[in-house]
Amino acid sequence: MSESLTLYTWGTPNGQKVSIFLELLGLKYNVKPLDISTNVQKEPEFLAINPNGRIPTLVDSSTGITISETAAIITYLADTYDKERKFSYEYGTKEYYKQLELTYFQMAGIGPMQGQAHFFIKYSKEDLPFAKTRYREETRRLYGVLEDWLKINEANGPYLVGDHISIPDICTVPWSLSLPSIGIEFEEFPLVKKWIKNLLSQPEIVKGFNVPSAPRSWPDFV
Ligand SMILES: N[C@@H](CCC(=O)N[C@@H](CS)C(=O)NCC(=O)O)C(=O)O
Repeated sequence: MSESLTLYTWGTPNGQKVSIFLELLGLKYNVKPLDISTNVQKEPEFLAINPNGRIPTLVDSSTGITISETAAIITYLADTYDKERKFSYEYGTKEYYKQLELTYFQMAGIGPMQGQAHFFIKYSKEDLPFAKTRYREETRRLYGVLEDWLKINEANGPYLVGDHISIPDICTVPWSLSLPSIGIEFEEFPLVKKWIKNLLSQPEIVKGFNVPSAPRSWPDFV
């Protein structure tokens, strides 16, 4: 426990975003696994560092910063530990604002909509066909938009912004892997498929996915 960074996490898309970024940055960090199926994230000890009671949360004892919300955590890590901007873009540049736009697109669009699709299709005790269709189709629409963004940047890609991996790629790829579990096939989005394959060819990204434990399976095209 000598590292200054501690990540409270679980093997879900939001948790994986942060461990992927930490691995890309080559940082050492302690992992505190919180099995969210046991509701440990609602216990007072965790609520004291994140009143929202959701993973992930990062504590950096070297700066005294405790931070939650994945886009905020990753932006903090980029500003603090990616000074060369290998995995992010410099403040004020055209790429910086595109990075911001597509990060918001994930955080306010794909994340919440796909999260609801997962809930109504896989976990809800009540069978609500309208909710299942609404959130699955909105998720499908959003991945159509993601496909458009990859097309727009195709000459530089396969990345969402510019000519290298950056924050929106990292925020979006963990969510994309579970599309088939809600009835959306990768074949509908050829550029998304190519983008996933390219990102998963990077060992650091695979390592980040395996925190705190290995994911169930990879798509067969990876
Ligand atoms: N907007 C938050 C979402 C975090 C979130 O929803 N985390 C989920 C796991 S992916 C969670 O902790 N769920 C447990 C719960 O809701 O109690 C972020 O980006 O960090």
